[in-house]
This record gives sequence, structure tokens and C-alpha cells, in this order.
Amino acid sequence: MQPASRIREIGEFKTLEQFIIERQLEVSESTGSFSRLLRDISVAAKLVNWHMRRAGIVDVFGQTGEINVQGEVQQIMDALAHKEFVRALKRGGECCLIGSEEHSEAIPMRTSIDTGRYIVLLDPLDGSSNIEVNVSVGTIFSIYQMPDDVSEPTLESALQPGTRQVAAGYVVYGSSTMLVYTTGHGVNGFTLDPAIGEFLLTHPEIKTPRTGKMYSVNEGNYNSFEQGLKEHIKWMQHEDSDSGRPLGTRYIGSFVADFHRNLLKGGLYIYPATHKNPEGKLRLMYEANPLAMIVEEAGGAASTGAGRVLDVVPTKLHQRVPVYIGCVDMVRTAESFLRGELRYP
Ligand code: P6P
Repeated sequence: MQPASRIREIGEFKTLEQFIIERQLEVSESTGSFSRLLRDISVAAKLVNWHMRRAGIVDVFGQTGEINVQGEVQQIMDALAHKEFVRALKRGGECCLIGSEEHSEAIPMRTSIDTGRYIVLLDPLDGSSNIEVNVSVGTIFSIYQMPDDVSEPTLESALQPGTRQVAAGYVVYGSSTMLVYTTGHGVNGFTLDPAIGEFLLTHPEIKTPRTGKMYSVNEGNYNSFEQGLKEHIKWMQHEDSDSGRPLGTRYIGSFVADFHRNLLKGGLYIYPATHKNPEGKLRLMYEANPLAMIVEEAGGAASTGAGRVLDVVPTKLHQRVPVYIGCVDMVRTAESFLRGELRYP
């Protein structure tokens, strides 16, 4: 008789706070400041999760015509998420500057008593157009330290290449709510247990496979793709059982959700330059860079097609880049097609 699979007691799971304290030596000057910053981010994530889980209720009210669900709910949710993160970071006092997709300018956070030296760049709610159809959405955050030679936080002090991030993470509000982050010492995933209001370490030391059987791209834009990408897509669709092709396609229209699935199962997410978005659609500072840090730490790769995402020297807070991100072998194959080194047919 097979023994029943052992159900772990809740107390066996390490909470995010316990994990952060245990690991705080990873980030230099472990004065506890970084630990408190991450706690502030997790508090905001729990509040956004609370709003998210009632969005459906608002949606029902919206169907009575009382609330314009489509635009307002999305706008409410984007603004709400932004507000929760700004409020939590302001109260925490560890953050000196915020760059948010929801705010055109960088937001200074210091008051006279604050000495925080962390800069947080974030997309408070990525993919929010999916909320009213109950598809997973996410928050993405990137953390830098103020340069040592800078006393007052300015936008310039935030515009650092992705290689200088001290930490990066995302929250995916899906069938469960997970927070995944790295400080450059492994990637760890925490699942929110709403019953106790804690993020629990459920996915320690996440590693992504070298290759995968899935790719994510909006093929509706196919005609505006550059030739190398067109050939790459047709190559992935070619029937060749020896090489495991054709690959499958999964494209949710929510970067965090597509990225998270590909991180765990293997895959390649592509948002290239298109006629409508000639620089690509995804933002470098608070979408591409943080997920690039995570995927590289997990053994994957992230490219603009022309080079490493993390090496891009930023010039603007909201600049966009093309993104090829996921399993290292799949990203390298994409780059080879884009350079014309690989051809199809
Ligand atoms: P498209 C959401 O707006 C987003 O930034 C990503 O989350 C998502 O992957 C992408 O845009 C979807 O864009 O042009 O395919 O609808």
C-alpha cells in the first residue's frame, strides 16, 4: 500500500520575512535596510492582491451599468497598484526614489528624516487589460542603490544599466499569488497563503531548463517582424520529431504570466520591434531588466536581439527595448536567426 503523500505542515514552510532575515547578508551593508525594503514591497503586493481578488466583484457591479468596468476598473487597478506601492515604500523609509510605469516622472521619496538609499523601479500592474477577463496579471520591480557619489536622488541616479541592479522580482496574481525575486544569489518563489497573510517559500532555488518546447509571441504582428524572426518562427513550426518540433505556442498577453510559465517549464518569450512599436513594447527599466536579472540568475538568457538586455545603457525612464527572454539555447537560436547565421527554409 503506497503511503499517502505526506502533506507538509504549514509551519514547515519558511516565510518570506524569515527567508529575508536569513539571507540579508547577501546584500552589502546588511543593516537590515534591504530586508525592510523587501518587506515593504511584500506588504504592497498583499494589498494589491486584496484589490485584485475583489476586482471580479466590482466587475459584477460594473455589469449593472453602475461602473464602467472595462476602462475604469483597469484604470482603477493600475492606479490602485501604483498607490499601494508608493504608500508602502514611503512609509518604510528605505526607498529614496521611485520610477513607475504609472507616473511620467521619477518620484522622490525622501523626507527630512529618511536616509534610504534604494531606488525602486516598477510596473505596478502589468497586463491590467486582462483583469476583466480574469487572466493572470503581475507586478514587476527592479532595485538599485544610489550611486555612492550622489547625495540627492535624481532620475539620472536611477538610469543605471541592468547589471547594476541589487535585486529584481515580480508578483504574479494568478491561480495563486506568487512573489519571485533574486538578489543575484539564486531565484526563490513564495506563494501567498491568504489564510495567514504570509508569502511561503514554495519554490526554492528556481532554475530554468536549457531549452523548452514552447514559445510566446503575438503572431498577429508577424508581417511586421524582421526577416530573421519570421524565419525563426517558421523554423519552430517545422515538423521534425527528432528535434521536437513543431514547438507549442502559449501567449497570454500578460508578460509576467508568460515569463513565469516559461521560467518554470522552459520556453521563449518574444516581444520584438514591430511597425507599431519600432523599439519594441516592453519597458527596459521596470519590465525587461528585472526579468532579465531573474532569468539569467536561473540559468536562462535575455537579449534585445542585438545584445544582452542587462548591458543596455539607459537614457530614459520609460524607454522600450525588443525582448527575447527565456531558455538560453532558445535565446541564442533567436539571435542566430536575427544575425542571418541560421536560415529557414
Ligand atoms: P500585445 C501588456 O500590455 C504587455 O505589456 C505585456 O504584459 C504583454 O505580454 C504584452 O503587452 C501584450 O502586448 O501587443 O501582444 O497585446
